[in-house]
Amino acid sequence: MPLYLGLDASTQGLTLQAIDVESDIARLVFEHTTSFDRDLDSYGTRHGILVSDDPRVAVAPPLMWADGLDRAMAAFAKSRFDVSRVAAISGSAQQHGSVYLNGTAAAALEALDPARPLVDQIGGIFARATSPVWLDTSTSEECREITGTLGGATEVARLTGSRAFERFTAAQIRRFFKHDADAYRPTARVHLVSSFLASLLVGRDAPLEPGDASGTNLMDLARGSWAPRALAATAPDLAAKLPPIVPSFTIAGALAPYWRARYGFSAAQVAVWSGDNPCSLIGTGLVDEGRIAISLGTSDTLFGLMGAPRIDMTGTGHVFGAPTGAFMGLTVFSNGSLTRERVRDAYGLDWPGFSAALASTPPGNDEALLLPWFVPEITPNVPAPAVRRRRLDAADGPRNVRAVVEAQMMAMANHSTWMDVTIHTIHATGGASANREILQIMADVFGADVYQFSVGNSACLGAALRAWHADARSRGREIPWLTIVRDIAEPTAASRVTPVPERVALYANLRRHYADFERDELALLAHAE
Ligand code: ADP
Ligand code: XUL
Repeated sequence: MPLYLGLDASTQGLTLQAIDVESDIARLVFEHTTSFDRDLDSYGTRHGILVSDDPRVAVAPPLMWADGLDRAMAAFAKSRFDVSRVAAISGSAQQHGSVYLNGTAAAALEALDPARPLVDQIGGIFARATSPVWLDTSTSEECREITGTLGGATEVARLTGSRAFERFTAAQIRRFFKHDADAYRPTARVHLVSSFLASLLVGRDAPLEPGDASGTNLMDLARGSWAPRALAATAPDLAAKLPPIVPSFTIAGALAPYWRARYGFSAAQVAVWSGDNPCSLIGTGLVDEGRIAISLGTSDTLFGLMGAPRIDMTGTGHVFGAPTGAFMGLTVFSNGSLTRERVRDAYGLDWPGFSAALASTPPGNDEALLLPWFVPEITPNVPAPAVRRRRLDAADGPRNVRAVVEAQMMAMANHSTWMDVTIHTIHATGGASANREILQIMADVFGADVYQFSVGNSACLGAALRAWHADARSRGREIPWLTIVRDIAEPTAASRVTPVPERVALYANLRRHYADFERDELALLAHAE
């Protein structure tokens, strides 16, 4: 039976998963993670990032990612598995980060010597020693410039799927060009993290696919190709420096001789890599419209598949390409778990106490409302903390607990209507998805079934499943995505939380009051600026 590998280069580490596929059922059989800080400490990162004097700057050494890749493959080769059974490999990478290669890269990748570690051979291929990553916020000026040239934020979003964001690659490339033109000019290739690592696997330049390319502000979202206007607004000669964009199921090539001779792999097919969010879409089983995932982690995020490239005109949501060839919407809320914790702690509660407070207060909270902006909020854009209460006594613990959770759920429901998807099922993930009282409010506010979905590393799993899909397709077999994700990326029926019809009606009404409250307060905040 064939094995498929998924690799995930996330911010803090590099994970490899292997799945075994028998009779079209995938099973996870191996997982290994290299932590950048702990296992590759010579690179000196903290949480995968190099410490910088300027808090807005976030960069990482691309050589460290390559090292992580080499170690992941070595670890798998040492496992009990026969590595020659690996039929195909794909990957997932943190989105937006960019890797700058010089003119010697192509020859160096082709001539990798299996007798020596990868990193000893590629130190000279970089036109820039460090790579800006998604945590970088140093490019506000470049965002303004690009937005101005392209005719406004709405136009940028209409063209590329997102308005200009600091972390997106266009602004980062522009900043590099402006501050170090002498290094930008001879740059032969600007890769994303995903296509850089795929290039190492195939031993030559690998292409990008629409999922990760839509995190650049440079791709024409509807067409799935580079947008000449956006390239021109960013930096000179950029078209020649970017890899081509190909469909997400494309085989970039066979595993290079380095990996075969060094670790015993066969000439496995390498499918193009994608970004972590598009890969997570597959790894959480969201392969048809109407099902979304809500991750209740440090921040709360909501994402799901969309059949058409609809845009969030308010400028907070993102649209990326989906590995299925459709699209995905993604909206991030910064007041997530830490805000729930803050309210919990303010009233001296633990999680059972927090749940008891939810159970002891009525759904709808007798129309008490809270705007939960304890830290600056991304959605909607609230630049400084601003907690507001209506018909709510700040001293009333249980009601404040209910108010914060209801506010978060109503905000998520209201700020996802732009996706124009009728949501019938929610896969709830992240730390707070353990809390069924929170999930009941989610079910009632969205009027949808909620399932607890425990994902290990959904991006990595999504990459492995994409490798299987691409491999089968290259052999003339188009396996439906619902078959690909069956069982392995499906929630268990027993975890279901169902909505209560009377409450769904109550929240439909309360959501309008919440939207009015939010709009009024945003207007006051804008006025006060
Ligand atoms: P990250 O985004 O860092 O991966 P996690 O998905 O691991 O975060 O979520 C961690 C958060 O889960 C913690 O900050 C905590 O607030 C929250 N959490 C854990 N258990 C519960 C619970 N029973 N109820 C609500 N929140 C919880
Ligand atoms: C998405 C984003 C992050 C990164 C790293 O826009 O910035 O999710 O992909 O995980």
